[in-house]
This record gives sequence, structure tokens and C-alpha cells, in this order.
Amino acid sequence: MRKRVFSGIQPTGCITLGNYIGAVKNWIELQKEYDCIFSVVDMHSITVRQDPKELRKRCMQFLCQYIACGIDPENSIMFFQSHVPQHAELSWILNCYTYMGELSRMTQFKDKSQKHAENINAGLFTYPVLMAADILLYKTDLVPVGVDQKQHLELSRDIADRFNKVYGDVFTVPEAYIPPVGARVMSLQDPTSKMSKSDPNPNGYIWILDDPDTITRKIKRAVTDSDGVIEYKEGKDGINNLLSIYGAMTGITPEDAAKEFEGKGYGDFKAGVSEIIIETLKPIRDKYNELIENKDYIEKIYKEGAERASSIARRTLSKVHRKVGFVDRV
Ligand code: AQP
Repeated sequence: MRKRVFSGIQPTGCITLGNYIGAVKNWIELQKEYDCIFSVVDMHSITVRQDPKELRKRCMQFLCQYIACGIDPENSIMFFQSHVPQHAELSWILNCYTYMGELSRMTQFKDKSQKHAENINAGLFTYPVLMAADILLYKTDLVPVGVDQKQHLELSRDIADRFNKVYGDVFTVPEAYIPPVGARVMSLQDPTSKMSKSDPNPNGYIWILDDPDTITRKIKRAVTDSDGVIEYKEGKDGINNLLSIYGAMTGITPEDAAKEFEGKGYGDFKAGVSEIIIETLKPIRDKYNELIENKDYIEKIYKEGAERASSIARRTLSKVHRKVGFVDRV
């Protein structure tokens, strides 16, 4: 039996270069060796207020972006999280096996509470429990994520372990897959904070659907430093970020990327970085433009995806129900 991968992205904007390098690019590779399940995690996205019309549109766009990036709908399961009710059901049960203290330590909760001080809702607080349910429902072996999700994944492991200790071997304890280069792509405008799709400043991120002129302009404006030397070194956050992006896109280390540009000026370096991004993203944009017109095809994928995901999720959930003592449905 092949091992299983699960991962997802919240449709809170458009997929950024950070999401692509940290997560999606690795999904494509892992498809060759694993049974993969990729969700558009719409239930996570409403922990922050969303415009309903926009959210619906974005969910469809996300699915098209997954396929355009190279997720193979013939082999991998793709679905909208809200279409598989077992995620919410398991999440409730797991809430009863998660401690307030654990959730209070989550850095994403602290960051997002600061950013959305007017709406610190319970969903924002229990977000990692829903994430644990997403993963554990499918007996997931490996979860490809960026480094920002590492803490949540460790909590999923702790919850699985805790449950297994009480009830026997119910959940597979998942491992994180964090890419060696580009696990934390930084904002182009503030290279000390991570690139985020909901950043109010669009110059901070590159969307995978940005056109070549926009990409060139954003990279040209990327914050660097004034010493004019291209090297991968502590304190050179802006240059380090561009070297990591270049390295992740070409499959080399940031140090080797720096060697490629030795003796060059920042202008040439930025042109090289833009070029590789444009080259990588062009086929994705072309494919996306085709897919977004093909509503029937996309509907078929998410409908079948939810059915396939549900059939796995139902089995895990009914085992959990039996273990905790719920009466069998007749
Ligand atoms: N900057 C990043 N570098 C590398 N990986 C990243 N990921 C996110 N940002 C970076 C990875 O992308 C996947 C999907 O993330 P998510 O949508 O579930 O939530 P997030 O981590 O909160 O991503 P964003 O883009 O920052 O969204 P918003 O702005 O809505 O909060 C995850 O695997 C994540 O690690």
C-alpha cells in the first residue's frame, strides 16, 4: 500500500509564491510516490471575515490553480473541505482531547489575534484542532507544509498520540514534510515577515497568476540593502529571500544561487530572479486560463473528490465514534 499525503490551503486570497514553494510545488513531486489528498480548506478561511461572493469564487479559482500547478485529478483527490462534514464532526471530538494551554501557545493564533483584534473568535483559537481533524481523518502519513505550519502539525501529532494512548491504535501519527529550501518565503516589502496571501500590500507577494510585467515590477521593488554584494549571509534578509526563491525554483541551495550571481549588481540579480519566476509560472497561468472557463469539468472534479474523500473519512470517524462510546447508527 502506498503511503498517504494530505495538505490544503485556505482560500483567503490567491496562491502566492510562498504557498507555491512552501507547499504546492512539493505536492506535485509527492504525487509520484504517495496517495494524495488536497483540500481547499474553506472552513479554515472563515476564521477571518470573508465576503461570501468572493469566497465562493475564490474556491473555484483555487481548485483550478491546484490543477494548473500540476495536481493530477486522475490520481489525487481534490475537494472543498466544507463538502465533507466529517472534518467538522471529528474536529468537535478532538476539541475534547486538546488543552486550552496548548492552543494558547500557537503563534499563528497570537499573530492573527493581533491582526484581527476586532474579531478574535473561537474558530481562530481552535483552528489547529480542525487542522488535526483534516489530517487524522485520512490516516495521513506525510503533510507537506511550509515552516509556519510546523507548530500546528506538532499539535496534530500530540493529539493523535494522546487519543491512541487512551483508545489503542486509531490514528496514524503524521510526519511533516518541510522543503529544504523556501520553507519560509518572506514578504518582498518586509523580508523579516513571511509572504502572506492576505497581506494588504500587494507588492509584498507574488501571486502565481501575476503577469510577467507585474512580477518584474514587484521583484524590482523588492526591499534589499545598500551594500551591493550578492551573498547569502545573516542580516541580508532581502537578498537572502530572493536567493532562496531563486534556489527553490531552480533546485539549488541559496549559497549556490549566490555563486551564480557573484560579481553582478542587484539589477542583474533581480532580472535573473524575475526571469525564473516568469518562466516557471507561465505554463501555470496558461493552464489556469483554460480551466477557469471549463466549469463542468471543475464541478466533476470536486464532486468526485468529495465522494472519494468522504468514503475514507466516514470509516475513520465511525471507528472514532465506537472508541469514544457513541451508540452505533442503525
Ligand atoms: N511564506 C511562505 N513560505 C512558505 N510556505 C508558506 N505557506 C504559507 N505561506 C508561506 C504554506 O502554504 C500552505 C498554505 O497555507 P494556508 O493558506 O493554510 O495558511 P497560511 O500558512 O496562513 O498562509 P498565508 O498565505 O499566510 O495565508 P493568510 O494570509 O490567509 O494567513 C501551508 O503549507 C503553509 O505552510
